[in-house]
Amino acid sequence: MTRSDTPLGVDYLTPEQLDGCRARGWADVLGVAVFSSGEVPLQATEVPLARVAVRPLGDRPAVCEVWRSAGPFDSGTAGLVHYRTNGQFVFGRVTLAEADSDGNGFRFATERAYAEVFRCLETLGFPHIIRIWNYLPEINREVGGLERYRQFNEARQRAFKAFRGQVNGNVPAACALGSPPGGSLVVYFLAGADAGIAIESPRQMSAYNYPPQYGEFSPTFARATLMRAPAQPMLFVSGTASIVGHRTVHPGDVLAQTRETLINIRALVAEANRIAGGQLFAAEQLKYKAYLRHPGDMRIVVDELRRALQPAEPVVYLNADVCRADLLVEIEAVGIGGPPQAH
Ligand code: 3EB
Repeated sequence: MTRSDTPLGVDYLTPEQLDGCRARGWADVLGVAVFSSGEVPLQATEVPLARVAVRPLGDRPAVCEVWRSAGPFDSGTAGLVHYRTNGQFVFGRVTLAEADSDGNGFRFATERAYAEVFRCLETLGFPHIIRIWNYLPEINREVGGLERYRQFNEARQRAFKAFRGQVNGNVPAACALGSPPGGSLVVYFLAGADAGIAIESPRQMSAYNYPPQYGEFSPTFARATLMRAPAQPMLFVSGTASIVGHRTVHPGDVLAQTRETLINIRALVAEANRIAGGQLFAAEQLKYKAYLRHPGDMRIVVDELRRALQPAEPVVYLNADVCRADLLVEIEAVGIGGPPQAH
């Protein structure tokens, strides 16, 4: 197995199943994100663990997103980042409370968190962020005349400029969701020794080109990252919502938003297959996380995903605010492809 064929996978487990991973000495675990609105009692571990105060919907009190790869691993901290790596992939997380001061606290926290991520990757010698997850307390609240998501975008851009000299084109896949008041900014990421390919959508304007009506500073992310390791191509689909071009479509209509989001995801999968030069990915085979602004919309979204997508794996549903106040649903996905098929 060459280094670039080191496998990577993700599973959505219960806390009890996570205890099983612990019992096996975390032998194949790269990193974990735990989604729960309550206190999940978890023992300290060398495995980086991102605790996200976002509530699973349905009957699961906590969802553990477990990233797996092949050991041996090296774990540690670099500045504020807890990381674990096997030489091919790094999982890292940073959790930062914002200084309550003059309304700039959230910008400072964001810029600091990103600076810590970039410095950690410099220290470890991993240049390429594949995917980054952002959970922002009170994402839609306006402070000092500016929505916190827009403050986040400003600070994230500054950090990308300072450390990468670039805020468009080759940027990671991402998502940005809200979390409850009083919590911390939580950022976790996957980085790789090999560069991925940033994929943009044929139906959506690249977010880094959004016009100023969505904020003076555009979001810094790609619609997806394609990893082309021959044995195991992977696709990381960013948080995807009911946006066509740069506009929100179907405000107030969660069913229509869900349909539009699925059309966007299918278009992105087709684009990734086109760029990969084969039918590596199928929308039905991806693993999905769906974020709903209103828990009461769950039934509608579940039924529509069953009807229009029939996903092979169960979808994880989470209750979170989405970055535009008129968006009711956002869906992200990971795909692990098979070897290329001829057209
Ligand atoms: C959008 O397409 C919806 O700011 O990192 C999706 C994915 C969204 C990532 C981010 C925001 C982000 O603009 C919101």
